Amino acid sequence: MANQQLKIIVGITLVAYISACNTPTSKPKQNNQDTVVNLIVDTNHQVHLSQSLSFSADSAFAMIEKQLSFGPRVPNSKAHLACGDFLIERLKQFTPDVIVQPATVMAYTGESLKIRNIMARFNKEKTNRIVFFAHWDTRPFADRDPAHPKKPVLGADDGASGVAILLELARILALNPPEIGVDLVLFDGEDYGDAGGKPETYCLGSQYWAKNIPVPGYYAKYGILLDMVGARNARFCKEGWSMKFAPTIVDKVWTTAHTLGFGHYFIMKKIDPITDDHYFVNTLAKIPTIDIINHDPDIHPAGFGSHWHTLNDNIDIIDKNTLLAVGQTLVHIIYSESANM
Ligand code: 1BN
Ligand code: ZN
Repeated sequence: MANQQLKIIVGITLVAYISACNTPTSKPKQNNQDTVVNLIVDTNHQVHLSQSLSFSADSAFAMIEKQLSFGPRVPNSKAHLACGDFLIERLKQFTPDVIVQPATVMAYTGESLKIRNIMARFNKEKTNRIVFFAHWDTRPFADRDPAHPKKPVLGADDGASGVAILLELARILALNPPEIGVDLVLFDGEDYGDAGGKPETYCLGSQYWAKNIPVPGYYAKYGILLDMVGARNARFCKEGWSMKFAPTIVDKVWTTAHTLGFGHYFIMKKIDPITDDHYFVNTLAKIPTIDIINHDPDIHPAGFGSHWHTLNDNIDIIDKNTLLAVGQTLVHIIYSESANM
């Protein structure tokens, strides 16, 4: 699709979408339908009707609830095994190209962890591709919770929210094949790290994946990591490693979010680096990758929300408006990428 035509479609889609909601505000509301009928004006000024690609925050929310229903997804636990099986089956509903990468990695505690990274591929033959990441495991101890420091974290936000948004993208991608190739990667073993130790004790699944990408000659133009993307009043700032390795992608995502009316989540402010999964994708796999992560040191003393690594990271912290802001921004990113390199 020509770029000019796409811009017109995106612009009119947004106008039609906001008018349909009858709330002329910068926070578009969404009903339970996941498609919206739009007017499209093509380059010959002809008007067509079409269904737009609309991210369902309800569907993403349901996918968070489903993950939580297994309990904390701590590596080597029954809940972890069962949730991993569920995620694989769910992705197989949307693409035949699901790759499961099992590994045994060593935690800083000396424990051997059985983990699985899960990769779902759409348009696997396309050379122009982008890749999205999230982690599906949860932290074995709520070490920032003074009342329950030894209990495991449920991880509604820290883990499940990013996965849920990618599962919703999978549903949309299956219904509306994009021009480009898209990969979704669910990392395991992200949150078994040593809070007082080295950052490499975290992100064990992404480190393994980046050193052993399970697709020969794998290439992606860029990557986007989602981590803690579901909390009420989330604030996504321009994180340091993202700005070092992929500043143009940060700019593209933040500008898109502002255009769609989500500027109150995507803050135009640079923050210090956070050594999350994207650090290892950048340095080991050499895929320029950004992190969309709820972190603002001017608002919270620890940077992350007060629910971070506590028992308060449960369903009550999740807000569908935040899921919509991130999900709809990513839908626009995917469908405005042209197949041409
Ligand atoms: C992000 C969410 N991370 C863990 N849960 C990675 C991280 C670990 C970020 C330690 C900062 C410090
Ligand atoms: Zn965490």
